[in-house]
Amino acid sequence: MMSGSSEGRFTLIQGPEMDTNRAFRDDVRSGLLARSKRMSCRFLYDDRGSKLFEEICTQPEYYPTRVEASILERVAPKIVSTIDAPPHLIELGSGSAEKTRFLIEALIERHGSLVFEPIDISRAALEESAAGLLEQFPGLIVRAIAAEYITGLELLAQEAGSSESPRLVAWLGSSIGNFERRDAVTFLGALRQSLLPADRILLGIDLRKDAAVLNAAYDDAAGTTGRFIKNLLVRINRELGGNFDLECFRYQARYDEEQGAVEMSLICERPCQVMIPELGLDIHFTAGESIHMEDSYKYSATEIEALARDAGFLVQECWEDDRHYFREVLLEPQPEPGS
Ligand code: AVI
Repeated sequence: MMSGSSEGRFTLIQGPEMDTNRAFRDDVRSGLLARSKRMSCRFLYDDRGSKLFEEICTQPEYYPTRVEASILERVAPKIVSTIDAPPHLIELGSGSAEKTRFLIEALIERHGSLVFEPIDISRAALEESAAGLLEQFPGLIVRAIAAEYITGLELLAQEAGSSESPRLVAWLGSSIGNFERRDAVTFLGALRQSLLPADRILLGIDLRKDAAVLNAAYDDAAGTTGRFIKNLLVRINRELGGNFDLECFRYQARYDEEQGAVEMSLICERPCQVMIPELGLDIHFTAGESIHMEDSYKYSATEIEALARDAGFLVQECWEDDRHYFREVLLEPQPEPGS
């Protein structure tokens, strides 16, 4: 619920509803029938999964959230000073918009007012975070878009012609790290298509670092990350009538230095049979067999340059923390070759 003082400053654009149930069923079926079993990490975020992810962000070992917040707190005024005209601020996958506050504050300080357009699949998360932001910032207008990233991007593309303001698109939290490297280029390239020359992307990206730091960050002592990953089996049991015995599976996170990725898996500890009646599946797991659940890719400075270039951007400026754990990268769209 918006309070009286926020009235008229909030609108929500509902994108086409995704058939998540269908996509989930297809993904579980193909993932469990594959020679190397795997699941897609996009299904980790049901209500409980989203809460568990928030809990991960507060674990002492999981540095990315805190480090990125500290960078943004320090450099937000510098970031916003790189854009002359008052921009609209767009955020992809905004969730609670906790770190975005620093950008919002700096933009309002500089220009007096701001249009903020968060894109998130969760309508509830958008409404909740907007209520807090509108109360805190009287100069703020929120136009929330409830949609998947890609659909939200298409809605943005349709708007591109109608707005005179440049857009600053924030994609924080190193969410790009959950894409395979090639898919990250494809996704950023698609984003590039919906931008005009004066627009910028602010990309928060986790850097390659010591394996011990990464292994601890993705296998916290309190076991929160393990619960978050195992929650996908809970979801299969609840939504598809499965009978996964959680005790049979052990969570494992392992940083592969060569790939530059933390691989998160569930390892079957003893032979077991899993039935998923809604999918007509009866699957055998051997002892030691794994289900690949998620990857979190880390980037070097050279890899960031290549990612930007291959997706049609130039790195305009970067900001890091003292330990070089995390980087904010400002990307400038480059003209298409031949245009
Ligand atoms: C959302 N994403 C950037 C997180 C990450 O760090 O890769 C997801 C995560 N999975 C386990 N811990 C955090």
